[in-house]
Amino acid sequence: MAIQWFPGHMNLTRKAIAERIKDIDVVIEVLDARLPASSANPLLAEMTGHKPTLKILNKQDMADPARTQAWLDHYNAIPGTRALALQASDAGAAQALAPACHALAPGRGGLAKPMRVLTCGVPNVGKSTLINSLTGKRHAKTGDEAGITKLEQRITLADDFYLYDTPGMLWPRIVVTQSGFNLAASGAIGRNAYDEEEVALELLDYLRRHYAPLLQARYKIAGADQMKDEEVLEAIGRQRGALLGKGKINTQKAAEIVITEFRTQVLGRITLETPAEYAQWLADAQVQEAARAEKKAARARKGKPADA
Ligand SMILES: Nc1nc2c(ncn2[C@@H]2O[C@H](COP(=O)(O)OP(=O)(O)OP(=O)(O)O)[C@@H](O)[C@H]2O)c(=O)[nH]1
Ligand SMILES: [Mg+2]
Repeated sequence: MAIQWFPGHMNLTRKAIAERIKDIDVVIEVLDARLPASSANPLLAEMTGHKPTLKILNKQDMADPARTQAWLDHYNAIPGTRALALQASDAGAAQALAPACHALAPGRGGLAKPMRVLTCGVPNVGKSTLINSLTGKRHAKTGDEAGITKLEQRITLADDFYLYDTPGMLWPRIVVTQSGFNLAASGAIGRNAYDEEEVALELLDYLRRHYAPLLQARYKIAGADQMKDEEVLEAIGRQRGALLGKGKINTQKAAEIVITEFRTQVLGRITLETPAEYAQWLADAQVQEAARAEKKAARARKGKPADA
């Protein structure tokens, strides 16, 4: 399943960021600590890469602490990259961001040269929550759904410190398949743009391989390690009374239960990727992309249309 979701407002956001970036001193790239690399938008990296950037691994309260540390070590080992993990609703932690911005752009500050910070990231990652914590006010609208912020908004932190909140943005084609699944599981992709059963099956597959004790603690399915993912989903549906009648299981409902319990942390603190795993997914995707490009070029050489 390829998950593609790039509604009109994201295209507008792309244009707005491209226009705004020349007047920006520091970019705060908000990532989801449960899927740091999958929630990093390559389109944003292209547009903002030349500016000092602070990576925030947000929702650290929901992520696996050991893996968050591994991701911080990974990012902080890259020259010129600075990463911090936090929980956006924690006002104390958010206060650390203003000094971090000043450290990245030491020449800025004072009325003649105000600090201008752009906050960006995929939908639902916590950009607006972070801005509200920083300012101590509910300036920006937040909500547990992708696509709450629809228009860029300028917020004044101090007379010489502005923040821009931007709408969540994805990219037109997510080439790393696993990233699509992880983004969907996290809530970054609109509800109607993916198949919940497929996302739940991928999630269960990953959890069974890396977080089996958490799954067992929650669903207590006997013999789960001998079952296929589909059978585990059915067992969860049966156990939770997700039935369609005549003994048939409502696997759609079971899928919703699994996704919701992951998102609301009922399953525990979970991170869906490690730096090494992501590097492998990316390498595999690049091989597939190269094969795809080669196939397209071969068709073009034969004079056939691209979609023939
Ligand atoms: N547990 C937890 N929840 C968070 C955190 N940060 C944000 N949230 C929740 O995540 C949801 C999305 O937060 P928003 O701040 O609206 O996210 P956004 O990135 O502005 O989203 P869009 O404007 O839709 O792109 C809300 O329900 C927040 O309460 C965090 O650090 N931990
Ligand atoms: Mg927002």
